[in-house]
Amino acid sequence: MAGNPADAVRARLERALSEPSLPANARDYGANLARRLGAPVRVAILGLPRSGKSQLLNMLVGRRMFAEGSRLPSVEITAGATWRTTVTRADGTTHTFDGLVLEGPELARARMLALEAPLNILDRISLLEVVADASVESQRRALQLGARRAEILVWCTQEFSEFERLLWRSVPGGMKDHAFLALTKADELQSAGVLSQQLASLTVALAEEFCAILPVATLRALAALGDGSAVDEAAFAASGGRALRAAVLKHVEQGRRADIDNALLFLRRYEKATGGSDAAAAATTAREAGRGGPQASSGARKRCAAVEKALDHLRERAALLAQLAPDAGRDRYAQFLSSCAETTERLGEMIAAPADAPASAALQELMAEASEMMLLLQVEKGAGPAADAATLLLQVRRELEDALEG
Ligand SMILES: Nc1nc2c(ncn2[C@@H]2O[C@H](COP(=O)(O)OP(=O)(O)O)[C@@H](O)[C@H]2O)c(=O)[nH]1
Ligand SMILES: [Mg+2]
Repeated sequence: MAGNPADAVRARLERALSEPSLPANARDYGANLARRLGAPVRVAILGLPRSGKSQLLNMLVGRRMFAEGSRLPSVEITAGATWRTTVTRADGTTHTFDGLVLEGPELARARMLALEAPLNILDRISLLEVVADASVESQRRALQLGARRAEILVWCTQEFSEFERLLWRSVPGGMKDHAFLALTKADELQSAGVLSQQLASLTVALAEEFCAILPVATLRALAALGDGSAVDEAAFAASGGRALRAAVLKHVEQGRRADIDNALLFLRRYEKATGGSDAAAAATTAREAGRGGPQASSGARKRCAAVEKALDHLRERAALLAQLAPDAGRDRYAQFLSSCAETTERLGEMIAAPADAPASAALQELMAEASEMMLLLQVEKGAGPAADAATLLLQVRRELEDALEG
């Protein structure tokens, strides 16, 4: 995939990381960014037993790996040069086999399966089906695992019952922006005559809980995909499979763009800073952040005083934050994270200020979510969350600029 922007930025990052003058902590931070840019985005598939997770996983990778009705433990699937299956047993031992091994004595007491497969889509995403029984505790644990191990969640259900609503409350707010609801077995809902009603009411009720709700007749989608040699595109689209896959992949691309922003922030500081003094680098960053792209020049823009002020504030803070982030030692990550949280909080207040024309409800909502996410990142601490916090601020900035552009 030479020539894609993530690879280009990663190459620049690697170069910056090889500079001997790069401070040790900046190296940790930058290495973490490079890893993120190099790795596929992790997608977790969750839901109650028999909700259609395994078949959906089949559909997303475009292969019938799991037979209908197969009962397997949690499965992770990542890119590999050849098919391999690693079984983790109940006693913690792991055993790797060539090929796809989904039945037989090899699976005795299997607690988890890790598949490697030479499938193109796995360059972009890896998948994890989290299997748990139907109890609240098991499902909560499954959700926690999913939120920890993946950047995107897909919840499979036919109804999203009260029970599921309750479970879903344990998902961190920030994660809900990266969650999809797959209304599985849509063919069954359709023949019961409840599909459109179900879809409409869930879409209204769950607008805040998922970034999209998508019906999918998974088995039909799989039939349309066939063995991959002659896809029935019309049938694939009609099954909802295409829209679901496209929505997930689009989200992956957006996340990738945010990671690139994040890496560019790091490079702005370090490509120029290596060899120069910290003060010089800080000045450079401050100038960059203060320069403020299109918002300074475009005249034909809807005025929104609150948003403009917020952007000014963000630009000011960005300079300080960029200076703080890459140098951060363990302790200073905490400081960086609390500064990010504080900034986000302040921005939220500013755009809601009743004295000026306050920003739209949607923007206020978004800021509230960003604040919530920042708090979570603060609790997590460390280089990864610091990187996420910086990305989040850049996304906030983008949203504010978009709001100004109307
Ligand atoms: N009619 C219909 N049945 C489905 C669909 N998707 C899954 N199923 C069936 O529902 C059952 C459970 O599916 P599975 O993917 O194994 O669920 P999991 O336990 O959540 O992994 C299996 O018997 C599937 O064949 C679908 O789109 N339509
Ligand atoms: Mg399953």
